[in-house]
Amino acid sequence: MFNNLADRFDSIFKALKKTGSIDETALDNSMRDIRRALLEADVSLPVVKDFIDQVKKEALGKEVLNSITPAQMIIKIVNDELIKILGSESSELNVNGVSPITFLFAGLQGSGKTTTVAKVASHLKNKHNKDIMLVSLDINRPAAFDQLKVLSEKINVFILPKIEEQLPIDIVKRSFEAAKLQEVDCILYDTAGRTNVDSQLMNELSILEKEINPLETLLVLDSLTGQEAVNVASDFSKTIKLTGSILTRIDGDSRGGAALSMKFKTGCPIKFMGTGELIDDLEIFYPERIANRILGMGDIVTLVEKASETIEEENATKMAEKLQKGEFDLEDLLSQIQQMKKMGGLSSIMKFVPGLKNLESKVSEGNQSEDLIKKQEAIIFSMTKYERQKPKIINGSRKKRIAAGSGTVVSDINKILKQHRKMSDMMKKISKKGMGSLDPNMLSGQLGQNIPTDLLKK
Ligand SMILES: Nc1nc2c(ncn2[C@@H]2O[C@H](COP(=O)(O)OP(=O)(O)OP(=O)(O)O)[C@@H](O)[C@H]2O)c(=O)[nH]1
Ligand SMILES: [Mg+2]
Repeated sequence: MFNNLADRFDSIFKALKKTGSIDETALDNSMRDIRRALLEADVSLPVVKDFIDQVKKEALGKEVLNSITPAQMIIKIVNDELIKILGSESSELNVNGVSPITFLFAGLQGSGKTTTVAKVASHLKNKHNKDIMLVSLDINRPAAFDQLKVLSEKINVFILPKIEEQLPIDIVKRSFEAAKLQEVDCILYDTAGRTNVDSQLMNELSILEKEINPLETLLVLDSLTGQEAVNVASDFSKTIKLTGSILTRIDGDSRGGAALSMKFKTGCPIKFMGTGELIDDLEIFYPERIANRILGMGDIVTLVEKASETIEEENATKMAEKLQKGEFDLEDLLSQIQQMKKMGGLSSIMKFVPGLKNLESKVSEGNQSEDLIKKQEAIIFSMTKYERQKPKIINGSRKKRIAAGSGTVVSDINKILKQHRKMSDMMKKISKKGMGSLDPNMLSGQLGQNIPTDLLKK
């Protein structure tokens, strides 16, 4: 899969590694080659443009780490951006709902719907231990039911029997009754395909969607059709609420254009990919693994990640020193907020403050919500450098300006100023008198975390 693209990246990176130092010309050359490779892989133009812009921006703004060559750094950046356009995190199938949970499969004719229904059924049965019922809503093609029946026997799951001449909407109603009797956990609905997206197909699907109210509506797309698959996804999403797509025939797709453009262009995550005709030829779509398959640079990526961790440690140590000296301004607070976002919590910095070291493992994480962090960042970004260094000068009119600039209200500004004040007081106290001087309630309230009081009394 994606062999052409993988080969292209391989030669681009080989050339890059040969260039001793990477100046702007070398970077531009590689970017030009990457751009061409992506376009040849049938990746959509806006996606390519965004990708190149992001890589360039990252590459120019990046401090070069000790022990890492510029080429390795760029490979890591390309890797990270590739993961981003593939969808960042894997979006696994939602299986949490009141039984029976329902999955509707839609797609064009021959895209692989029926095969995929059986593959997903087998996945749910074996990996999630679910009792399954398959339902064929394809009454256009006489053999459609039989095809699904043969598959159901192969994987040993129940299929709703056929009643001649029954319309799809009535089949759905019957399926609900049957699901109750059979006590199944999941119902998977296979639908009829059309040669192209027409209004009749869309109407039919939209009616079925209302009747079924599916937990997931999955669009099955043939990855070999490249950008056409992406267009089909956009068209479908105008009428029905898609929760994800499944790309079939990845085994034959040497280019990868559909996989690389889907999330960016449609916002619809890829949940699975079909990698062959057999039932087990289904893989969960993990963006990180796909990027690794395309770039084949797993070792370098790990190397750069390790080096970045060291830099983060150095930064954290510097910060800890500042804290202890009682020099702690809003810029430090900002970088601390960012650090927490990156490293996943306050404990990451606490381990570098000698007095707080043993608290680290006792602190429960996760209280700093993503939204709050974004808000705090926006507020500090709206301050001038001088205000960040001398928070005391922030008076009423400055607060109003900062609130307007960050889309918040003055009380939010007050909150963050108070947080900063308390934090720097606390740090001063620790460095002068040690841990015993702290009021446990204040500390845990301040950190927004639960710290056992007995630890502080020592
Ligand atoms: N190589 C490969 N073949 C696949 C994959 N998924 C499906 N196929 C094949 O594609 C052909 C069509 O698959 P179906 O599942 O019948 O497609 P469909 O969308 O249900 O077709 P209609 O019901 O006619 O619209 C079959 O021969 C499958 O074996 C895949 O991931 N890889
Ligand atoms: Mg079918």
